[in-house]
Amino acid sequence: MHSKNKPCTFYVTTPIYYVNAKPHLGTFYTTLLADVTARWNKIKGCDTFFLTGTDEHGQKVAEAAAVAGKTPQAHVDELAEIFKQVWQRYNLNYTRFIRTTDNYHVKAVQKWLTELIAKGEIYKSTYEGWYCPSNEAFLTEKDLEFKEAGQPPISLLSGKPARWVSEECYFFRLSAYQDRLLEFYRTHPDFITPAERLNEVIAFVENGLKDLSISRKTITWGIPFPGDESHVTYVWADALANYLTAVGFEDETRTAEFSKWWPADVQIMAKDIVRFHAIYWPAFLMASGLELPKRLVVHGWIRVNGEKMSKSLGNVIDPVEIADQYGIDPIRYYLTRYIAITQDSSISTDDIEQRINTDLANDFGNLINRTITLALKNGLSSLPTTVSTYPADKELHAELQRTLIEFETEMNRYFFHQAYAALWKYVASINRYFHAQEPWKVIKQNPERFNEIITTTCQAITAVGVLLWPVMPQTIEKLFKAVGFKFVENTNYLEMLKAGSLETPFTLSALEPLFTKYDKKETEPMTTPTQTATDKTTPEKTAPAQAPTAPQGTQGYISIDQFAQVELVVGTILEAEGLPQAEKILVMKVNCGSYGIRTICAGVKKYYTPEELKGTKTVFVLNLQPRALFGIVSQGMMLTATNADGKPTPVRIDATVPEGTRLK
Ligand code: ME8
Repeated sequence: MHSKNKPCTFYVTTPIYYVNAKPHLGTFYTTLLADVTARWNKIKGCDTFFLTGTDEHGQKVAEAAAVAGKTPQAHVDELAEIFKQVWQRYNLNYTRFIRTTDNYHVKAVQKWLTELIAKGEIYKSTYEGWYCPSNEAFLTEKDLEFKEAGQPPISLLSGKPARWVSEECYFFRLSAYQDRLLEFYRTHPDFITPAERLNEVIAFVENGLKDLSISRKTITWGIPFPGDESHVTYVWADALANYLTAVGFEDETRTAEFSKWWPADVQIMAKDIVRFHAIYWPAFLMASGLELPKRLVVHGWIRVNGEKMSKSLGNVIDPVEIADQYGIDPIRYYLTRYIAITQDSSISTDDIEQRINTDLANDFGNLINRTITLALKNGLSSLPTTVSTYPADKELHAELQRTLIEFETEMNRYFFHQAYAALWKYVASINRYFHAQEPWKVIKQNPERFNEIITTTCQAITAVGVLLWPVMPQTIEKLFKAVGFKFVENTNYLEMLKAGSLETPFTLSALEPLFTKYDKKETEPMTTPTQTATDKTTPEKTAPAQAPTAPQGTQGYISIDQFAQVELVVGTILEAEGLPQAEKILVMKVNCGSYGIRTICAGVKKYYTPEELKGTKTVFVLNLQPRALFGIVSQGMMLTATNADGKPTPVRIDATVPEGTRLK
C-alpha cells in the first residue's frame, strides 16, 4: 500500500475530457471548481497538485476525427491545444495537463494491466451486449429503453441509440469486488458529496455487478492491450488510470512523486460519470492494492433551455464567448457563487449581468474605490498594522471571525456557493460599517479616528480579497497591489486571519474600477437564452444609505440577493412518524428531487396523523443550519401558515410541479 506522509499536500483532479469537440461551459465549470479548490488549499498553505487533461482514445474520438476528415492523432493534437488555451485564458492554473496519448501514460497503463493479468484479475472471454458509444459504456438492461420494434434500444445514459457488440474481450473480475465495495461505502459515508449520490451507487452495486470488459477488438484507436495487440484497451480503463500515471504511477524514476500525491484528496466531476468513478475505479484500485481517493465531488448539470448542455445535443455555451463579453473573473465568480453543486442550474445573461452589477460593481467594487479614493484625497496612504479596538471596529473584526468559521466549513464540504454567500454577508457588513462611521465627516473633526476607520475597512477588504482570490485571482491581485499587500501563494493566510491579522502595513495607491457595470440595453442577449434564476424585473440593488423606507407592516427591505440565499424547494412527504419521547414532533422522509431524500422534523404532531401527511406536496427550506431534535438531525423546515383555528397548514403546490423545483 502506498500512503501519504506529508502533512499538507492536496491533490485535486477533474475528469479528462473527450476531444470530440471544443471545451464548453460544462467542462469549464468542473475545471473551474478544481482550480478554486486548488487555490483554496494554497491559501491554507498547502502544496497542491491540480490535474486535468484530455481523454483521447476510443470510438467516440475516432469517429469525431473521421467526421473532421483528420487522422485521430492530428485531430487530438489540435483539440488538446484548444483545451489548454481556454483553460489558460481563464487562469485555470493546472499543475499537469495529461493526454492519454502521452507516451508515459501509455507505457504505465500497459505495465499496470500486465500486473493485473499476472494477478489473475483479468481473463479472456466473449462479450455480447449493448454498448453506448456516446458514453463509451457497456450497458445493463436497466440502462436501455426499447422504443420501436426493429430499432436499436436507446441508451438511457446518453439518450442515443445503443449498438450491439459481440466480440472477444478481456474481462476484469469486477463481480469479485461487490462485497468489498459495499463494505467500503458503509465505512466511508463521506466518500461522495453530496451524500445522496452515494445511495444511488450503493443501489446499483447491490443489484449485482458483472465482470467488466476492458478491451475492444473492433476498434484500433487505443492503447494496444499488453500481450495481445489484436485488442486495444477499453477507453475507461485507460482513462481512469490517468489519475495515477499523471503523478508517476508505474514509473520507477517517479516513486517519491507518486507517494507524495496519491491518494487524491478530491476528484471532481458531474453526475454522468459517477458509476465509473465510484464503482469501477475503486475496484481497479483495490485489485492493484492502491488506496482509494478520499472523496468524489459530484455536481449537477449546467442546463440550457431545460436540457443538459452537451456537445452531442449541440446546445453548448462557449466559455470564450462569454469571457469576451463579461471578462474572466466575473464569469468565474458567477459560476462559483450562483451554481449549487447539489442541483442542475440554468444560467442566463440577464442573471450574469445583474450579479456583476450588484455583487461585484456595487457591493465590492464601489467599497474598494470609495475607501481608497477617500483616503488618498485626504493625504492618507500609509496605514499601520494595528488592529483597532474601537467598539464598531471590534465588532467588524469579530464578524470576520464568525464568517471565517462558516466559510471554511462550506468550502471544506465543497458547497462553494454557500461559502461565497457567507462572504458576501460580510461584504454587506463592511458596507454598513463604512456608511455608519461616515469617515467623510469624521475627517474634519478627528483625523486620528478617520485613519482608524480607513485602516479597519482596508483590513476587512483585504481579508475578503484573500478569501476571494481562489475565485478571482486576477482582480484580487490588482486589489492587493492597490493596498500594497504582498500576496505569496502557499502561505497559510487562513490561520493568520483566524489569529486576527494579516500583519500587513498598507500603502495605498490609486486603482481603476475593478468591474464594469452592464446596462441591459447595451448587451446582446446570449444565443442560447435560458430561464433566469431571478426575477428580471427586479430593480438594481441600491446602497443601504439610499434604500427607500420599507413598506408598511414589513420588517424592512431585503435585497433580491438575500432572498436568493434561502433555498425554498418543492418536496413530497413520503412517510412520517412520531417519536414516543416528543410531544409535538413528527419526523418525515421527504423526496426533494435532485436534493435527495431529506429527514425533516416538523412540530405538527398535535394536528396531523402521519397518514394524513403522507403524499403532501409542499415547500421546504433546505439550507437552514441542520438542527438535532431528540437525536434526529432535521435537514430542512416545512413551510406552514397557521389558520384561524391555530392549525399549521402546509403551503399548497400544484401537482404538476416536480419535486426539487426551487421557488423564486
Ligand atoms: O466523460 N454541466 O468526458 P466528457 C456540467 N472522458 N458539467 C458538464 C456538463 C454540463 N452540462 N457537460 C459536461 C468523459 N460536463 C470522460 C471522462 S475521466 C477518467 C473520463 C463536465 O468530455 C462534467 O465534469 O464527456 C462531466 O462529468 C464531464 O464534463 C464529462 O466530460
